[in-house]
Order: sequence, then structure tokens, then C-alpha cells
Amino acid sequence: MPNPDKNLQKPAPKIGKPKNYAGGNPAVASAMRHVLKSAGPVRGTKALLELNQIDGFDCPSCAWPDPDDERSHAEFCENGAKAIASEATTRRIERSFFRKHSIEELASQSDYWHDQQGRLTEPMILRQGDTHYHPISWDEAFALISSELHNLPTPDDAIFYTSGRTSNEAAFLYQLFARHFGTNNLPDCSNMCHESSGTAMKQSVGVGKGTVSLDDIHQADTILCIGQNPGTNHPRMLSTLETAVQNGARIIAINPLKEAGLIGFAHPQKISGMLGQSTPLASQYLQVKVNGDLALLRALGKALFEREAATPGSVIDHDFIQQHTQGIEAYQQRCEEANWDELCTLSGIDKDSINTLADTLLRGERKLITCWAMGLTQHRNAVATIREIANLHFLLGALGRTGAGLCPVRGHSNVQGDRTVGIYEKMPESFLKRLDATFGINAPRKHGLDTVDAIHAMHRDAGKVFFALGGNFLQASPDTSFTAQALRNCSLTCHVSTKLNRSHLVGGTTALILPCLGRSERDIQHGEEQFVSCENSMGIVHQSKGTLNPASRDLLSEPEIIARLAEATLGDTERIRWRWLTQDYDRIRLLIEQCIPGFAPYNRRVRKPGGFYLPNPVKQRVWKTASGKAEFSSSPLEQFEVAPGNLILQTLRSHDQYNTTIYGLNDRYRGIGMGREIIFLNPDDMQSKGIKPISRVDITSYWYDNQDGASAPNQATAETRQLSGFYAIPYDMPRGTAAAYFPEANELVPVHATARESNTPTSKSIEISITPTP
Ligand SMILES: Nc1nc2c(c(=O)[nH]1)N[C@H]1C(S)=C(S)[C@@H](COP(=O)(O)OP(=O)(O)OC[C@H]3O[C@@H](n4cnc5c(=O)[nH]c(N)nc54)[C@H](O)[C@@H]3O)O[C@H]1N2
Ligand SMILES: Nc1nc2c(c(=O)[nH]1)N[C@H]1C(S)=C(S)[C@@H](COP(=O)(O)OP(=O)(O)OC[C@H]3O[C@@H](n4cnc5c(=O)[nH]c(N)nc54)[C@H](O)[C@@H]3O)O[C@H]1N2
Ligand SMILES: [Mo]
Repeated sequence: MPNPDKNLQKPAPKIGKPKNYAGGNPAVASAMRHVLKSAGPVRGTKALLELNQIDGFDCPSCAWPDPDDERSHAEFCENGAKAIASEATTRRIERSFFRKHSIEELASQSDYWHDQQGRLTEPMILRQGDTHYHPISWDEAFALISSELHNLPTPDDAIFYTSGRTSNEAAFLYQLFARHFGTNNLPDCSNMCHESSGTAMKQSVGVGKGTVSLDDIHQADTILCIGQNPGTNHPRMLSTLETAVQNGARIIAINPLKEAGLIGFAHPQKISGMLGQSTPLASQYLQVKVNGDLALLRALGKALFEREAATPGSVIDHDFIQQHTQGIEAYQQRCEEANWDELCTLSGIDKDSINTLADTLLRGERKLITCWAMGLTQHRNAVATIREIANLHFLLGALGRTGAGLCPVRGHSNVQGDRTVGIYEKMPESFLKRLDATFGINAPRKHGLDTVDAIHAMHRDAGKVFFALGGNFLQASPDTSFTAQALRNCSLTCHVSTKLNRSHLVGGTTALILPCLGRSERDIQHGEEQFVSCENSMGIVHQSKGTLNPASRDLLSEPEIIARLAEATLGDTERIRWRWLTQDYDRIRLLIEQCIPGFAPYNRRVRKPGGFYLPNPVKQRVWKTASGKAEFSSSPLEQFEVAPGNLILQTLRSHDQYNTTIYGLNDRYRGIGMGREIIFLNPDDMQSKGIKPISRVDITSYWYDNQDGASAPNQATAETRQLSGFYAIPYDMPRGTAAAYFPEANELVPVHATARESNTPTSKSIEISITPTP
């Protein structure tokens, strides 16, 4: 929700020069400040020492893998440290806190303030008409959810959301519970994140996951980093990129903004890095227009075909194409018929730069790796764009061989694993069949609701039950006010959480908060210490074992919460003894290996230091597509366009946040201090609109009913959404584009605006206009 106090004038942010490298001593200093402030010297240092160690816990901050072999004693990452500081904080929210603060009062505070209040400690309930949350026992809470679920007209009126921190063990039990109860309504954060990558890759290569290892990156000739900001969001990726560069790779950054972490990296654990000497990363930096990537990739394809025509046999890997692919003709035709001027105008990149990049792609053994994240996935044509990346790799045969492949860089630390173990509204028949056979249930076959469809369903029909295993649905979702109304329409909303967030404050008729253990905390079941497991961005499943004392004695682990809920709602069956399963998580893992190929023998392999790789057929050049071949795509050249004078807004993360959790108010690499309600603009655009630097502007977004990606001519009939009083910051970015922080700007993202096929909110292409705040 926009903060109700948004109209009060916030002090202007402090503006400095954007940085030209990431890491170094400032990163260490910033991390230590957060850790010491929140977690104190003892708990904080212990937490940092266990982070990403082989026998420690998995860092919740991103899904980038750890080195397979030896690890330095601090696999150090500034933002991992902040994530841990936020979870290992010594502050507590106890019942007195909720007695003191009404819901109204809490809702008027910022997301940053919410995070500062500390860890949740016991289950709380907000009944109809109440102004304050009250304590409730675990047993009563489970009985209440069970009775609400049983009161629903059909199981499909229940919605079970998951955020990507949930372990494999908890996620598997959760989907089993939902399906046994009778619904596939399992939306997750992935629907708003890499869904477009999964959709595109399944069509192109048959598997929706990345195909490279860290070793591949170390050996690549060329690495494209498109639409991602690793300095902030995947800091451990920078040491991998540094190694690649030292081994001779060239990195190409494709991003409308000059992001510090793509320009250079000072390794905070090496003397040179501490002295502020940075390794240059990107050898070429292409400031593409927002959503201009499809045009740029098409132009690269065109350049390669032109070279092949000039010197046949010198460019294209005909053996690969012949043996492994299908559909090159239509793609080639698309490339050939595209016009250079148009491609350059659409992408915002000149022909010389594109040719330089084409030269780079043809260096060495053409070992190309493409990494990408939200800058590509959250657009109307995201699936087409990602398939265009695959096309390029096919031309060079840069797939399924050492040093080459596709690398969607995942966000949440176990978002990939959750999908593997069944968190998906449309799992394939093969999986559902195995569930039925293993558990003697009748898993429903009708596809469930994804995130956006769930919002529409809750908004349309009152009385649903919304249950969230982690996350912050209200703030993460598009169209904040619309989503708030959807949640208010529910008969029950229930959040399993570690920290207070705004989703707790906009509830259904009844609202529950169920507090759980965090990743860093010891999980003891039946007198035995347990560990859980996660799958990282490269398909490695590994264990994660918390070591800190739990924030409160009343916390339950996520698997235990699911098991007790399932027991209260469905009871045990001959083949599912819910609580027995959670007495020893090995029992859950045994069931996972029975239902999902590639895990067995799970319990033994997951205990191996570093874990194990799940099979990925693409690495062996086996294509699980309908045709059994890798599929070229040939989509029309389409791009998001706005009415004359309007801008394309992208929403992105600052350096001091983890999604909706706001650790601080700075964005150090972009030179922003103490401000979040800001909008980055091109200086010439500002001038032409008469907007002065650091003055306040009102932002209006547009949605056209007949819109299919591009804007319709009639602005008068458009649906509009507004935010006011954002500070305008001049920034080096292409004309016609703008950027603002997620989640503050989510109010502007129309719930109808989603990517084709993946239904992901188009959080990176929103049509807006701006005017000075009166
Ligand atoms: N510290 C920290 N770490 C995180 C997170 C966090 O919030 N904080 N979030 C986690 C999660 S869930 C995820 S999914 C990842 C997100 O990781 P990122 O995808 O890096 O996150 P964003 O901030 O959304 O950054 C998007 C980048 O894409 C660029 N971009 C925007 N539009 C376009 C475009 O049209 N074309 C191109 N080429 N680039 C574009 C933006 O300028 C920006 O650099 O990070 C994960 N890690
Ligand atoms: N406009 C815009 N919107 C976006 C995006 C964008 O780029 N722009 N990005 C999208 C993306 S990529 C994603 S992934 C989603 C993120 O969507 P979510 O995953 O729903 O959001 P988070 O902010 O990661 O969730 C934070 C909450 O998780 C809870 N939590 C933390 N750790 C744990 C734990 O161990 N267990 C449990 N049970 N709870 C825990 C805490 O209570 C915390 O408040 O947002 C999406 N929304
Ligand atoms: Mo994400």
C-alpha cells in the first residue's frame, strides 16, 4: 500500500555521483554496520561465519551458487550480510507491541520501519472488527484455518502462495497438502519473477532451468549480462565474473542504466580490492532502450547471417543446427527482412556497436554464456526476447558444451527448488500421477491460479482463503490498491512469516500471522537437529542447517507448520502421517525422491559437502521438446511503445533492499542517499518537460483496455493510476525512459499488464506521464 503519509513532504534525498565499481571496503563497512546494528557482535558474527559454509546455512539473499571446492571463510557478500542481519536481529515483536500499536497505526509506518521492529515471536490473530492483533495458540490457529477451509464451497476457493525462500522439504509437503485438499492453486513469487524464462526455455530447449555451471562461466569466451544488476542483487556473481575476465573472457553489459557492478569489481577479500583497485568487467556497455533487447538481439542475428553470407561456413555452426535444431529458416527470414535503421532505432544502439559485439561473439571457440534477470522477464514480449537469446546460441552451437550456455540468474534462494518439488499451478501429468501413486490421493488435474489470476479471483469473488508460505504478497504484487482490495475480500488471510510486513496489515475478515524459524536458526524435531535443502540457480541441491538459537521459543519450522495444518485439516491417512514425517526430515526427502526423478538417493547425496547436481538433459544436448529438437523461434519484432511525450517506467531494486524488505534508505552505487520515493529521469527529458532536478513530480500510469502491448491512441479512455510527490533525479539513461523503486511504484503497475504466455506482471514497462507536483 502506498503509505498513507505519502502526501507529507519527505525530505529530499541526497544525491552524489554514481559509482563506477562495486565491492571494495565500502561494501565491507556497510555490511558490518548492518550486522552490528541489528544482530549485535556475537549473534551477528556467528551468523556471518556460518553463511554459505558447507556445514552452515544457505544465504537467503540470492540463488547464486557457491564454489564447488574450497570456500574462503567468508564467502562474503554485502547484501547477504544485510539479509542475515535482518533475520538474526536481536529485536523482537512481542504481544505488547501489538497491544500498543493498532493496525491503522502500523499501516501508516513505512516498510523500512516494519523491518526495523524485529522478529515475530508468536501466532497472532485479527478478528473481524478488531483494531489490534491478539495472541492465539498454535492449536487454535490450525483449528481455525481448517474450519475456514472446510467452509469453502470448493477447494478451488483456497489459494496457497509460496515465496522462494521455502525449503524443498517444506514446499513438497505444502503442495502435497494443497493437492490432497483438492486444488492446484499454488501461485508463487516465480510468477512475478523468472516465469518468462521458464516458459521460453521450455519452448526452446525443453527445460526451464539454467544450463551452465560456475566452471563454464570461468571458461567462457564471452558473457552477455542482460537486464540484471549483479552488484546489488547477486554480488557473489562478481567474483565469478572477475575470474572469467582474468581467464580472458569478455563481458558485455546490456542495460539502460550504467550499473556499478557491471563496470568494475573490487574484491573485498583481496588486498587489491581492499585498496580500491577494481577489475574492469564489461568491455562493452550497451545502454539499450527499455524493452529494446529483442531488436538488439535480432540485429545480432542479422549481423551473424550477413557474415555467414559473406564467408560461408565461417560463422554458423551448421553441424549443430542440422543435428539438433529445427526452424532456422523462419528465424533467418525474420533477421534478413529486418531493417538496420529500424533495429538501431528500436534498440537505441548504433550499427557499429552491434558489429563490434558480433565480432566479440565470434572470438575464440565461441563459448558464449548469456545471463539475464528481471530486465528481460518483466516485459510484454519477455518470452519472445528470451527465445531470441536461445536463437543466438543455436547459431553458434553455444549450448551443451563446456563454457557455453543459458543462465537465467534466479532471485530467491530456493525459488528454483520450489518449482522442482511441485510449487506450480500447472505441474505436468507425470508428476501428478506419481503423487497419486505414492500417496493414494487424487490430485486435481485442472490447472490452478497463478499470482495475477489469483488476485483477479480474490478481487472478483468474496470469501476465499488466502494462505502465504512466506513473502509479502501485497507489496510484491502489481497494482497495490487493487491487490489490497482482493485480500480484504477474503474470509481468511494467513501469513507464515519471520518479520512484520504490510500484507499482515491488509487482511481478510480474519487475519492470522504464523511466525516461523528463519534459515539461520537451529531446527530441532523430536530431539534431533534437522537440516533442509535448497536448489540454486545452477541446479545444485545442497543442505542448509541453521545454527543460531531461535528468535523465540514459540516459533515452529515451516515443515512443522504445514504438517500441523494438514493434520488439522485432512488428518493422517494410511500413507501420509503428517507429523511423523516432520519428526525427521529424511522421511520427507525419501518421498521427494520417490516422486521426482534425479534426487535418489537424496539423503546420501545431500549430505555430501557441496551437494549434488540435478540432471539437466540440455547439457547432454538432449531436447525435451515435443519435436525432440531445439526450437528456433521467429517472433515478430514487437516493442512496447508509449504515446508521444509519455515515458516507459521500469521498477527496480535499490542497493538497500531485499524485494519488499527495506534494510536502509540508500542506493549507494547509484549515488542516492536517504530517499526511496524518487524517479530517475533522462536530463534532456526533464528539461523538455520543465522539471528541475530534485523537484517533486506526480506520476500517472496508463492502461488501455484494447492494449496489446503498445499504447492505443485514445488516452482519454485509458485507465490511470497515480502517485504523487516523487523526487525527480537526473540520471544517465536513454531518453524516453524512467526508473523508480519497487515496491513503492507498484501502485502504478496495472494488474492487467502481463507478459504474453508467462502472465508475469510487466513491472519493467509501464507507460507513464509526469507533471510537477502542484
Ligand atoms: N540485495 C538483493 N538481492 C536480491 C534481491 C533484492 O531485492 N536485493 N532480489 C532477488 C530477486 S527475487 C531477484 S528476481 C533478483 C533480481 O535481480 P535483478 O534482475 O538484477 O533486479 P532489478 O533491480 O529488478 O534489476 C533489473 C535490472 O534490469 C535493468 N533493466 C530494466 N529494464 C530493462 C530492459 O528493458 N532491458 C535491459 N537490458 N535491462 C533492463 C535495470 O536497469 C536493472 O539493472 O535479485 C535477487 N537478489
Ligand atoms: N514492481 C515490481 N514488482 C515486483 C518485482 C519488480 O522487479 N518490480 N519483482 C518481483 C519478484 S522478482 C519477486 S521474486 C517478488 C517477491 O515477492 P515475495 O517473495 O512475496 O516478497 P519478499 O519481499 O521476498 O518477502 C518478504 C517477506 O518474507 C518473509 N520471510 C523472510 N524469510 C522467511 C522465511 O524464511 N520463511 C518465511 N515463511 N517467511 C520469510 C518476511 O516476513 C518478509 O516480510 O516480487 C515481485 N514484484
Ligand atoms: Mo525474484
